[in-house]
Formats: sequence, structure tokens, C-alpha cells
Amino acid sequence: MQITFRWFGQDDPVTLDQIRQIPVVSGIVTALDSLPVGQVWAAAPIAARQEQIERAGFTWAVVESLPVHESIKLGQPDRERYLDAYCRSIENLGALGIPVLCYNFMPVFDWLRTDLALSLPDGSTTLAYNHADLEKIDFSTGRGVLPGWAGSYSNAEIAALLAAYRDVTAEQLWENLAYFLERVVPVAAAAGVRLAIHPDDPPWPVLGLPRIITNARALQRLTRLVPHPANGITFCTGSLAADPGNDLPQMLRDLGKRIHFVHARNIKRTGERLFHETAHPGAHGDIDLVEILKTLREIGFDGPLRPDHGRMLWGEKGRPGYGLYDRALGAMYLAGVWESLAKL
Ligand code: DNO
Repeated sequence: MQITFRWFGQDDPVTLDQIRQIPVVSGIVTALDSLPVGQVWAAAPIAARQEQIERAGFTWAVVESLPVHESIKLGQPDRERYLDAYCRSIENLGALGIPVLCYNFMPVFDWLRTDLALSLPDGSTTLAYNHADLEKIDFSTGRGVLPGWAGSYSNAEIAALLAAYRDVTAEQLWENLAYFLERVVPVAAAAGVRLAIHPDDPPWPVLGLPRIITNARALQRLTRLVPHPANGITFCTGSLAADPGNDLPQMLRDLGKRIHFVHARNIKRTGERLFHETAHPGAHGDIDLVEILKTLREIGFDGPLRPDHGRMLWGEKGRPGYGLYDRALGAMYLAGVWESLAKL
């Protein structure tokens, strides 16, 4: 298992030099975020980013994310152009030896929270989700704001995207995902890149949009759409555990070698579709990360894992969920547990 750390490139207030001082981290998880969705990632900018990462003493372990254009998710005729671009990007990543590609198939929005700075009793702040609050947002009247996404789209753009998805059922989204995988998995396999879909976060429909990568059955179905080892999963504990019906250790055992990347995070469920993120150790939330790591060892997982979101500690300002301190504590905790398990 390789402990990795997400880094958002030059604009990230967290620097590679700081990450280097977390003793257990050897891999970086990053993306060329400044490129518009749908554009080919050319070899030169990938190589430049890789060189920067390697100069700092790391490997570029995972691309997170290469976003999937909405036309592909909607199954629109111009998806062919975007599928070609996606395939070219995969080839360019593979040629430089970048082994894992994390992506998601969530319509319009990626992860959603309703509060980016919920105060915890210890004075730290954390990301929180309240489904009832989310569903009160109405983009057509401009009522409510969507934290984390407020600046990304105008309300009119969101309303147009929501309208485009109005007639897309969950089954159609599955068909569009199958179409995508049939095209990209052979390319990824030939390029030596393992695809790792990220589960939907949270794992249920939101704002009238379907969400399909939500539970054990869905992940099994995903693996069967294109039954090739390169068609795999990012096992995100925090996303999946938001649904108390998901038995995470059992899912790990069932998915086995299709797990190419792990996001380790703890959450506390406080009601129906109501949760917040917590410190990593088990006592703070509902996820037993020791059990998760034990199961990962049992199934022979040897890929990258990263502490996922962290709380904001010690007055740190920065990207919500992606500060330095709590993720560094998480990395140390996860590495400590892993080392102990190896010695038992
Ligand atoms: C949130 C992340 C996600 C993830 C994408 C992958 O913090 O885990 O944004 O990067 O869903 O495509």
C-alpha cells in the first residue's frame, strides 16, 4: 500500500515541500485542473507536472480527476468528440507511466455538502451534509446557495443543466456509463492505466439528478459492464458509509482486485441523510478504519490510498476539506495502523 496525498498544483496553499515533511507520504494525487473539461491533456503539460512532483521526491501515483464531459453523461451526439479526447488523454498519461485514473460519473455536481465549516466541540470545523437543506435550494428563483459550487456555475447554467437531465433516468445513465467504458477501458488497458470510478457522494439522488454509483450492487454492476481488471473502483469510505446499508468490509471483499485506489475518511451519521466528517480514528465517527485496513490487507491491496478530507485545525485557512494538518494527522494514523497490522 502506498500512502498518497492530494495536491491541487500551483494554486494549492499546501505545498509539495510541506507534504514532504509528512514522513509516510510517497505519492501525489493531482490533476491538470486548469484545463477545460473535454480538452485533451497533451503530453507536455502532463510531463511538466510529473517532473515537478518527482523533483520534490514523490511519484505521481493517481490522476484525480480526469473529468467526464456532461455530453458523455447525457449521451448527446457530440459525446464522440469528448470520448476521443478522453482516450487521447489516457494514452498520454499511460505513456508517462501514471498508473491510476480516478473519475466520477455524477451528473453536474461532484461531491456536495451543505456546510463547509460546521463547528465541532473541539473548535475545529468540518464539512457537513443535510439533505433537507440541500433540497430547499431552488436555482430557478435563486433561493439558497450551494456551498463549494456557488462560484462554479451561474444559477442560469445550473437550471439549464438540471433541465437537460430532466428526462435522463438512472437506467439511461447506466447505458451512457456502459458506452463510455466500452470505449475507454480497452484504451486504458493498452496504455497500462487502471480506471477507478469514484462513488457518488452522497450516494443518493440529489436536486432531481440521478446518482447510480451508490452501493454494493451498483459497484458489482459497474465491474460487469466491462469485465476487465482495468475497469475498477476508488473505494471511498466516507461516500459509501453515508448510506448505513452499505457494509464496507464486505464490499471490499467482494470487489477485491477491482479496487485500484482508496479514499480513507471517517464520517458521523446524525440522522436520516444527515452526516458530518470527523477525525480519522474510529471513536470519532461511524467508520472503523482499522477494520477497513485489515480487510484491505486480507484482499492483498497494494495500491495507493490517501487520507481524504480533513477538518480545519489550528486556525488554518484553505480549501475546505483539503487543509494540511488534519490530512497529515490522518496519513500518520492510517500508516500507523497499517504498520501495526503488518507486524501482528
Ligand atoms: C472530493 C473528491 C471528489 C473526487 C471526484 C473524482 O473530495 O473525493 O471530488 O475527486 O469525485 O472524480
